[in-house]
Amino acid sequence: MSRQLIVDVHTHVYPPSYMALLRARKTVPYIHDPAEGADPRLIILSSDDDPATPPDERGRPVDASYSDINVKLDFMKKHDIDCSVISLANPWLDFVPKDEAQEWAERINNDLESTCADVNSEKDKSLFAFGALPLSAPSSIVVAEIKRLRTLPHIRGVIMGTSGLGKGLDDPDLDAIWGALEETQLLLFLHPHYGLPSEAFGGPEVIARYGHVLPLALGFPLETTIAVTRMLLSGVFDRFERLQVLLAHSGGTLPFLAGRIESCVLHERKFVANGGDTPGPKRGVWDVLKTNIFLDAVVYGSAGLQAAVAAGSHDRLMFGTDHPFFPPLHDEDEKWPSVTTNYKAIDSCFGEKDSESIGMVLGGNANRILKLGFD
Ligand code: 5CU
Repeated sequence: MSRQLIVDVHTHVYPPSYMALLRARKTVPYIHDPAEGADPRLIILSSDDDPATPPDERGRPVDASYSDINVKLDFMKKHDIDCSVISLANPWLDFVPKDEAQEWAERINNDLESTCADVNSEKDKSLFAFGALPLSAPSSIVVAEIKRLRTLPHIRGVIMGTSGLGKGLDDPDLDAIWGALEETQLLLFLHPHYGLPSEAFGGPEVIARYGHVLPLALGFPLETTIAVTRMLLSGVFDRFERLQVLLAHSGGTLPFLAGRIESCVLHERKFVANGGDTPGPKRGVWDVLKTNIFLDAVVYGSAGLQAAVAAGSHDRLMFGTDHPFFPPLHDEDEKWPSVTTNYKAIDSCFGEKDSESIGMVLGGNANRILKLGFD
């Protein structure tokens, strides 16, 4: 029997052009190069930029795994991954000045496209990409980039954070962008970056006490949940019924909270806005989960995956690794526990008898949904 196809839909890069962009900056996000040739440091969150911490120790090291595609290819080989759909890592182009955003988006997206073309000329269908959007530019420029991305042979969607044009994802000014995504049928990969305000966790001292655990384990998933719930509440899925969205980290907490969201909406059919009487969304969250939303399987446990399958469906769930985040802590040569945990969670969610569902989550769904072209 031939081995199952494995496709990684959640795997990030910082192309060399993006590293140069970050290196030229002195405010978050930026890259600091320590003396003595140590790995560069990426200062990505404002909480990383504590003046009390020496610059050489701020943020996190960014080794070659972030920008050298050969390191990603080695990682794929080590974990039996046949194909990766790479995306720019956070915070994408959110911080780029308005008048530079278009140029940077084109440069980075062209880099992603040519990296995929080069790699695939050696081994066909190994690499595809989600493009980045120039979201600080006017929406007409974002729309033009979406239409251009549609013409690039290896681009299968776009990655976006939760701030949209700066006012969140229920901003009516985003309608032109939702419309362009719907028209081109490019998948929107919605990914967190900003987390929750530090007060939600007890303040900066509490966050510092536990490192990145609270912002990453809880802030990220709740950020995603809030963002997609705002889309739902503002009727984005009523107006753009064919919009296709892939939610990072198995939808944050959306599968678990969907019933509660639905119940609260039903009890609040009309929202009092600006002293007026705004109707709630026409479509329910369960319907949206089964028609507009796809989830990755990056949740590190079968309980989370079971919620994702129950809320969506086994044919809307796709394997991911989150590479190069969460590398092994001790032995660089071992398989990454962050990846093997996700493989095990998929196996135990479906059980060994359901190899068909396992195969779909590992690669079959991504092949179908992203039209990757595997037989
Ligand atoms: O968990 C994750 O996805 C990430 C990510 O994408 N970026 C990051 O800075 N930390 C964790």
